[in-house]
Amino acid sequence: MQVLRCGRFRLELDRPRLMAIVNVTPDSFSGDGLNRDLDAAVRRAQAAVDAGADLLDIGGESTRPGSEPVSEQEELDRVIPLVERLAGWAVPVSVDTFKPAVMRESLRAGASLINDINAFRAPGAIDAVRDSEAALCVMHMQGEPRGMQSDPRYDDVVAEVLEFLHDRVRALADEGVGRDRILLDPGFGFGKTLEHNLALFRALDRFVAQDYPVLVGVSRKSMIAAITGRAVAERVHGSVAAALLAVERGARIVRVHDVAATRDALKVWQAVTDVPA
Ligand code: HH2
Repeated sequence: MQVLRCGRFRLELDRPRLMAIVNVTPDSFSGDGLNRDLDAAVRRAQAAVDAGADLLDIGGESTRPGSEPVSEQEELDRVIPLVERLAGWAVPVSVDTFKPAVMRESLRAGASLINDINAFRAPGAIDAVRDSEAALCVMHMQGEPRGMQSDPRYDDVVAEVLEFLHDRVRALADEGVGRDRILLDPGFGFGKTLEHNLALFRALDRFVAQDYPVLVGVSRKSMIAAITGRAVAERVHGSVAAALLAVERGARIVRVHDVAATRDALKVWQAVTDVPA
């Protein structure tokens, strides 16, 4: 059984885990960002845990295609007070950031996982996390959020994403990061067309075979829109189906907006596959 070292937690991955998205942003694509309303964010986090979330992922900067960067101070002001409020809870707190200063402060405030869409490539990012106990989510992205969807191209998307993740895992290992802290994420929607996303989805078993737990985030994304034709608020069913398919193909953590709906689907999956509930 895979066990993820995750701050003061040891997350057993014998069954799929739900990571709930709590965005403290004014502009997240999903439309459910909470800006800097700390109490509303704590209520959202509590509701997610009550609905069955196993982890909470706090984001202080939207990375939707075309998003505007936020300053380090602004991101710290959005994220750190919330991490402080949630750090003592019974579930690990993850922070979604690519800024080393936000990583450091998040860890100081009690975060157990750093989720970096930039795969710890920023100067100082590995230094910021190396000596902690935190889990690290290593995600693939082509380009950067502002322009990444303009014309993404690959010769072989699956091979290139796998190779990128290998290189980043090696960079972390070279710095002494233990393999039991690492999660891999193909990065759905980050510099990828629908065809690229589908190719990666179909090849998820090749990511799972790398022997690191795989995290998948497709919740409410444009991939779901392209398939279903639904507006963002109406993508729950498509997102739940995608989460289920990801788990079926071996993903161990799914990052979602709609916790209760996804939890129900996973309960059915677990009952049918006889995985412990
Ligand atoms: N997707 C988003 C943000 N962070 N992290 C990982 N590991 N994997 C993902 O697929 C991923 C991620 C984008 O979704 P969201 O946070 O809902 O939107 P926004 O960036 O607009 O706040």
